[in-house]
Amino acid sequence: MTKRKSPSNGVIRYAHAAGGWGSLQGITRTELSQRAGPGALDTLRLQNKPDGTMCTSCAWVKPAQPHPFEFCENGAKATLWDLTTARCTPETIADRTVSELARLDAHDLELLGRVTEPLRYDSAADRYVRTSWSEAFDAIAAKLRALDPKSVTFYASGKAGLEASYLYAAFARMYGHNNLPDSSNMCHETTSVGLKKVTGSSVGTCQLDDFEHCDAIFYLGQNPGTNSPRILHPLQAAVKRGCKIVVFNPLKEKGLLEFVNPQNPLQMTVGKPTQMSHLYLQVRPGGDIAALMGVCKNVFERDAAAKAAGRARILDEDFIAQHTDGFDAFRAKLDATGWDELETQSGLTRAEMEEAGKIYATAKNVIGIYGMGLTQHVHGSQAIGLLVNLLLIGGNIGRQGAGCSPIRGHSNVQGQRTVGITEKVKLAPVDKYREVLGLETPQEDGHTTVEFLEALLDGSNKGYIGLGGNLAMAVPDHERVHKAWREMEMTVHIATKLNHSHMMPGKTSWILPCLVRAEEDMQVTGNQWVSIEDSFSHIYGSKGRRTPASEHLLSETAIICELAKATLPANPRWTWDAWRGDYGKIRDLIARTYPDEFHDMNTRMHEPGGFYRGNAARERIWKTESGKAEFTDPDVLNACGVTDNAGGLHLVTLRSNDQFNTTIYGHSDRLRGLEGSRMIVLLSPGEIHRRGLREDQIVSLETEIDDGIVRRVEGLAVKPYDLPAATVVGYFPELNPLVPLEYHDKLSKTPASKGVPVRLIA
Ligand SMILES: Nc1nc2c(c(=O)[nH]1)N[C@H]1C(S)=C(S)[C@@H](COP(=O)(O)OP(=O)(O)OC[C@H]3O[C@@H](n4cnc5c(=O)[nH]c(N)nc54)[C@H](O)[C@@H]3O)O[C@H]1N2
Ligand SMILES: Nc1nc2c(c(=O)[nH]1)N[C@H]1C(S)=C(S)[C@@H](COP(=O)(O)OP(=O)(O)OC[C@H]3O[C@@H](n4cnc5c(=O)[nH]c(N)nc54)[C@H](O)[C@@H]3O)O[C@H]1N2
Ligand SMILES: [Mo]
Repeated sequence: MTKRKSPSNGVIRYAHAAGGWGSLQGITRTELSQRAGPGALDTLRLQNKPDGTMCTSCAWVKPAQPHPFEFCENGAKATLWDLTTARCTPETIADRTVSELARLDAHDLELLGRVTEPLRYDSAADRYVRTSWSEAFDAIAAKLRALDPKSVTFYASGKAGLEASYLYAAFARMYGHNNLPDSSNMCHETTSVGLKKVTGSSVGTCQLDDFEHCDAIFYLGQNPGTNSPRILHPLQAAVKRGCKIVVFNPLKEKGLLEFVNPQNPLQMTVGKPTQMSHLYLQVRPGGDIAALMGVCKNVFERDAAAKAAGRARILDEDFIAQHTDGFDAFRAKLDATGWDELETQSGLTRAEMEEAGKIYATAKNVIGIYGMGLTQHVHGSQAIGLLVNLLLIGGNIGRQGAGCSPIRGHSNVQGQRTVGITEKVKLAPVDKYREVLGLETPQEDGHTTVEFLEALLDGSNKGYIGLGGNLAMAVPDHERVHKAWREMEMTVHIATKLNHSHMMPGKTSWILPCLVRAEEDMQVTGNQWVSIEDSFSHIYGSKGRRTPASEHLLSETAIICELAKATLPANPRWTWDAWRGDYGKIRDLIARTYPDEFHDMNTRMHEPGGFYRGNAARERIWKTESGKAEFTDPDVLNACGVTDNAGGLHLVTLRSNDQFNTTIYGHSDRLRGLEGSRMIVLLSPGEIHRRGLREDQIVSLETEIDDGIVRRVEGLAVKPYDLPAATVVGYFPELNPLVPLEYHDKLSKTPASKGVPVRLIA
């Protein structure tokens, strides 16, 4: 891998574009290290295509007309990682205690391979030992019946398909709780609540063809080169048409700088990379609220000048009058806020914000895109609100080539919410449950992730079932949480490989190994389809064809059916065996529960490009409190919860190019030119100099929240990186111990994994 030192500032950089040959090398390395089984390449050939398996990595669209290979480097890694030939049998871990396994790092733990049989925790021996499915189901069911349902939490990490997810949510309510946090509660819950508040829609309003008609894209806080690489194709096509991309991000992310299309043989051999962004604005952490206000302020100034000169207006006054609420308050706030304040709070210069304003003003159609850089902040909801403000002033929601497009994380995380995995009673299909299943939904709202952790800490949460995921590692405040985690009466994990959450067993604990999406899911009526929903609200069928990693594995759907059957009283309408035998019957339930969106699901999910379940805001129907799209009048100018800490630094935790959340494929953050270690902290050369530090010096970070709790991570090597002042960057989940549980988005309780106030100790 080529790294070079840029002579100007000593910052290590990756000399190549995103995509290109580097991405293919990345794929081969994983394949070799994981020894993927026979047929893995066949799965890749059909990946994300009609009749194939839908990728388990990100939630980007599966186009109706796919490329010859419709997968990216990281999608291929995810598939090959799932289809490894390594096996973690009961014998593999027979002579290792859980305490010993817990000392392996995340990478080595998963390298043990696919779990092949159900495992029971033997607390006397501190080991996981072989068990049978019937013993596991009976014992878990007995424990669930003994516990108060309100003291049990059912978590879901966004991979399981719509069928398993629908039944999981229904099972929770039949059993007696709404404690259904999802990985979304650490991710895009800010969108589910914040975007819904202002547009009435909890999901994005764009469709793929909008990218063929937009003139500008405002791209905030999302790293496409690593986390959703296939989006680079429509972005590249848009840029080649003349569309201008304006990026707001503290880091210069490679995928937003330049891109070589690995699908294009000419560009791969002789072509020049495409320059992706027209303007790259390195905001300070949380700086987006002020930055977007600055852009709006400039657009207003340009509009006033246009009006005075009798030229075409920039503001869409008709749209504002007809479709929005709160414009005057926002305008008054802008008038009352000076450029000095906006510069300080955004970390940008007035000239930079004005340049972005010019691009907005000259574009007919504008799309806003965002990711975790907006959602994972204490005032993340307001940052989303400001992006929507910018779109609204030009009427840029609800017409072709325009809209708001959050980029979702897990491949089916949006879908899990759609089919009932939600802790909020008002979002559950209460009447339809009664009609279709004869089910009375419990009245009390359940736990978000943060509320689950609070209940753990106060001892009131006693049971946990995880449908995938690695929750104990994905959450904030590791030290406090991990102590409490082991006090639970029962922990159950439906999982594919071992992870550190499994190494924190409760008093009784079980690991229930399941199929991955690429594997054949054989039930009495044959190999089953599952379905998923992407970031654009399209629903697709997905079929696995690989031989399962072990003959003992069950599908997620089968595990849920068996657990529910063992736990709940018999009910003639709860036909677990029939549902398990034919997932088409579960889809019929989904269609009856959500008839407007999911009618004829069994046939429509096979349409190329999936079926679209629609979006009211896209039609300019605003399901908000006021019945209109709502302008946000921000009460802060920076999205960080604390801005004036003495240590003066704000920490951003993020993903490398060699991980999927807590699954660590390797130690190469290729696109950032960082290799070999994850225990690093990035600082600007100026900041390193100011603090008298040197490259590779080992330092600690300590959180600066005044709550009497010491949160510290030691052993971090300093690396120079092109960053705004006062910004430190490191990896998730290694730095999660620094994020306080109480530091979360005000509206949605999404943990604020970005913008944590810290001090650096040399
Ligand atoms: N290969 C791979 N793909 C993935 C994942 C993975 O781990 N690996 N994870 C999946 C999941 S669950 C999710 S949610 C998505 C996550 O995808 P992203 O949303 O890209 O998440 P992060 O890696 O956290 O990167 C956040 C980006 O926001 C920037 N940022 C940080 N703070 C701020 C800020 O205050 N303002 C602005 N404007 N920018 C900021 C960071 O520099 C970074 O570029 O990816 C999904 N896809
Ligand atoms: N500091 C910090 N913390 C963060 C974030 C951040 O940016 N910074 N990001 C947050 C975000 S956006 C998210 S989404 C969460 C992610 O949190 P989670 O979704 O809980 O975590 P993952 O790492 O995706 O879960 C990986 C585990 O899932 C299991 N698994 C893998 N594939 C399958 C499958 O097909 N079926 C089943 N049943 N199990 C499977 C494996 O055992 C694997 O070890 O983390 C959050 N935490
Ligand atoms: Mo996520």
